[in-house]
Amino acid sequence: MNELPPRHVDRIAEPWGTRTPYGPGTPWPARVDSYLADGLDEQDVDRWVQSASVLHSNGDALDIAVKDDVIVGVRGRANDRVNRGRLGPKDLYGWQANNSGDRLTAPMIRVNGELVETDWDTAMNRIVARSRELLADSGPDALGFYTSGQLFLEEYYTLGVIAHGAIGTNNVDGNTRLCTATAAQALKESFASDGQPGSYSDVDHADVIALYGHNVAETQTVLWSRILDRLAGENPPQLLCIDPRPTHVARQAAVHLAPMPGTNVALMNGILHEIISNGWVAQDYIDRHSVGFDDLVSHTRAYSPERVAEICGVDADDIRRAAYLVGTAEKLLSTVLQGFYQSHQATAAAVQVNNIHILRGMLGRPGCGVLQMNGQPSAQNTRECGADGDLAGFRNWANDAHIAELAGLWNIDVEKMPQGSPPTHAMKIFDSAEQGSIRMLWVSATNPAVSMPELSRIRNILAQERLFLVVQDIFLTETASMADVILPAAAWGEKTGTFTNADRTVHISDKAVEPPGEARPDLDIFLDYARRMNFEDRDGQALPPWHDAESAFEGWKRASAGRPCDYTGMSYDSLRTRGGIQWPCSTDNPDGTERLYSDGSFWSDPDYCESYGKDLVTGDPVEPSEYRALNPDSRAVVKAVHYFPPNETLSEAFPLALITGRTLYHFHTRTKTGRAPQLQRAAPTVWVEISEMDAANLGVEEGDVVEVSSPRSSIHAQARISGIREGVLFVPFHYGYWDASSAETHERAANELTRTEWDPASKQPQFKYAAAQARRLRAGGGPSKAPTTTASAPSASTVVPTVGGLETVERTGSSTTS
Ligand SMILES: Nc1nc2c(c(=O)[nH]1)N[C@H]1C(S)=C(S)[C@@H](COP(=O)(O)OP(=O)(O)OC[C@H]3O[C@@H](n4cnc5c(=O)[nH]c(N)nc54)[C@H](O)[C@@H]3O)O[C@H]1N2
Ligand SMILES: Nc1nc2c(c(=O)[nH]1)N[C@H]1C(S)=C(S)[C@@H](COP(=O)(O)OP(=O)(O)OC[C@H]3O[C@@H](n4cnc5c(=O)[nH]c(N)nc54)[C@H](O)[C@@H]3O)O[C@H]1N2
Ligand SMILES: [Mo]
Repeated sequence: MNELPPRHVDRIAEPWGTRTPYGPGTPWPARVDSYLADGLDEQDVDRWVQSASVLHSNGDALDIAVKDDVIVGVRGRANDRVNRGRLGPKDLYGWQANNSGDRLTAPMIRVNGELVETDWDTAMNRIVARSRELLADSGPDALGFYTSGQLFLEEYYTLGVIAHGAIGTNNVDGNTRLCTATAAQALKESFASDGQPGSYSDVDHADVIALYGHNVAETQTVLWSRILDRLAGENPPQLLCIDPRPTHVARQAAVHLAPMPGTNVALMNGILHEIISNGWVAQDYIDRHSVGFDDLVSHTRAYSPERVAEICGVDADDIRRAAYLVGTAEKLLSTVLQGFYQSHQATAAAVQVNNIHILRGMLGRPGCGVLQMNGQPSAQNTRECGADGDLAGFRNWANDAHIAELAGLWNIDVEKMPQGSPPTHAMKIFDSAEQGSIRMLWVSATNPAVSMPELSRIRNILAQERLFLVVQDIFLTETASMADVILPAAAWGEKTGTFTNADRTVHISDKAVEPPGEARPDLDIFLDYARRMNFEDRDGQALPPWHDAESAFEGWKRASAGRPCDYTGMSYDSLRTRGGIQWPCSTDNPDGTERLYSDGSFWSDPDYCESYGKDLVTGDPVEPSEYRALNPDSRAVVKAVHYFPPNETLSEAFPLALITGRTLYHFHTRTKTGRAPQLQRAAPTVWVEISEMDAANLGVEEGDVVEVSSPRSSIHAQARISGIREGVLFVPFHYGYWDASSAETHERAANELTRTEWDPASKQPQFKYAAAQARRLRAGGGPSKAPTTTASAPSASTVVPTVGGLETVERTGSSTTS
């Protein structure tokens, strides 16, 4: 790269860095971001090791800097299609958690109620003994596995083979249930298969970008930088934002709708009503490529802008403006995330976004795409590999031939596969543990004691004497502290594997340094369990047969062959030399596939498809024969649904709608970002966002300590008076109780307040709606410590801005090929 002089930038104060404007149809310029600890220079670095970021789903490619066998920093990869060198604040600073002095370094077991360190043999033999006992006494369904969206593909596929193939239990799911179950389900409903139709490069072409319940500015900062660079360039796109908070997306939007939480379906039906009645539809595309349109026409007829305005608490003319934007766009890109996915009609709402694209024929062309977003770095792989209960390779549980194919591939009798029942979703797994039918629960790379809804219930379930709890983590989390056995895992940077981002781009992440103490890669732990359990195939060969990451990847390639998520054209070598590659990628197209469905045909043939879909209201599966009759010719399916209100109604006692979510500087339960000083300082403790009007009514001032209550529990948080919609409270869910230095400890986790309720189709819990009340307790001794740089920006101008220091280096080229 022909470089301009490097700039030092405060990426806490300026999370998106410096603009590199560009116009439609031109390449996004490169900008290489780097941060090295302790004032080190690049020439001090011993080696750079290829990887990508793991603190969101964007898949930003980076190199890990190593000095004296310790990770000392990161630098973006200029030639990767995803980020062109850019990194976000969590990418830049989050790696420091790897070096934290409180990593788990030895297995632990519970002895007389206390956790004590032990060796691997003792810990694993306990797990094996309990597994054998339960299998003999109660059968496979006594075992449950609750995994993550943060491991590597190879690890999930191994776990999937163990659970589905070797043990034969259907009690396997990921925290992806809390996260992207609705993304997967919405794609299965509309296209009969998982797989993002669109691509990040659609940002380079779109004239309208619509974001539905997606705070991309904070949750995929590099993708937002790409959008900001388009906004700063020639012929910028117009944005539509649907979010009850004044996010940075909302502030840049041509149209911002701030609906009452829980009303997305009404709003979408209103927008579709306008699109249809104005004739902004591609009738020819609809006729040739879809089924179900007439049903949508009749369903949406009753949703006039006036009626919808009343339900959602927005302006009818704003609904018309929103519909005009997406209805007349020439190249429409839409993204959807948790503001839609974590609600009571989640799949129903997300499917309406797909419907807009089908109606307008906006699929498979540059600038025309849907991204039913993922959140976690490897959530896509949890789904592909079957570690969320799906059948590996997007095979169909309702299609016996697909199950038989997989049994053949694994060389096991088909009777060994779980029979007759749908996969047990995570909420049901916890339910079964509560009822006592699941007696061993193996939790890997997730922290349910903070991230699941209604925490008092979750704690009670995990603490049961009769439940044997195994926790595999890199830190002693809230969940780990309740375990019977703790297995110390190697973290990102300490193990090799691959993972796939939200636009189907696969990256390799190579091992840069050794894990601390006796910590071991998750893959090795799962394989060790399989060997100790003597899992075998029909010919007495070890199951799974592979022994390391690359051989697991090769095994996965065979399972993916001919399926939508085809990896057969990739290898560890090609991922190292080319950087990110998008699936499907077979030997015929080694460069991968930028957009799906460009020829207007879908993976929805009844014999090929992943799913026959569900009833969006009841969640009942569509019968195979019904599906065959509905969609015999590989078309897209337009699904219509009526709005109904959430079942926890606001009342005099609980008059406010509570929503929960994220801030830019933290990742989930903060096990990593809470240990990165720059990030922790930027958002040190919990707050509650409240509108000026509600604050005035409640006599609350900026920084006052407020008790936030729901019918389940209450927490304490400092008030941040912001531009949030009236009648709505927002609490970030990042703050558990592990850092004893905090005065608030047990009274600050948002999930103390949330509900044990889920979307009927995707089974994703409703983190974005609960009835709540707020009450002033006392003055807080100053403003809330919520960031000023994000959606939590204060209404008052007197709050000191959030800053970091000039630690990050940005290099922007005048010529940008690297
Ligand atoms: N900084 C940061 N980035 C992350 C993560 C993180 O923890 N921190 N986590 C990653 C993961 S796993 C995920 S899943 C993604 C999540 O990424 P996002 O979905 O973008 O993040 P959230 O904050 O959960 O929710 C997005 C928005 O939904 C809005 N919302 C709430 N209720 C409603 C509603 O009823 N209707 C509508 N239309 N909007 C509503 C909220 O105001 C919020 O701004 O982020 C990923 N990236
Ligand atoms: N109220 C509310 N609750 C929510 C949400 C919300 O918006 N609101 N969002 C939901 C969503 S979208 C998500 S994704 C979940 C996230 O919820 P969790 O998955 O519980 O959150 P994390 O803190 O990411 O937990 C990951 C764990 O894995 C560990 N870990 C990291 N790397 C490795 C590794 O390589 N190996 C192993 N074995 N362990 C590792 C970390 O230390 C950490 O303990 O939260 C959900 N909960
Ligand atoms: Mo997530």
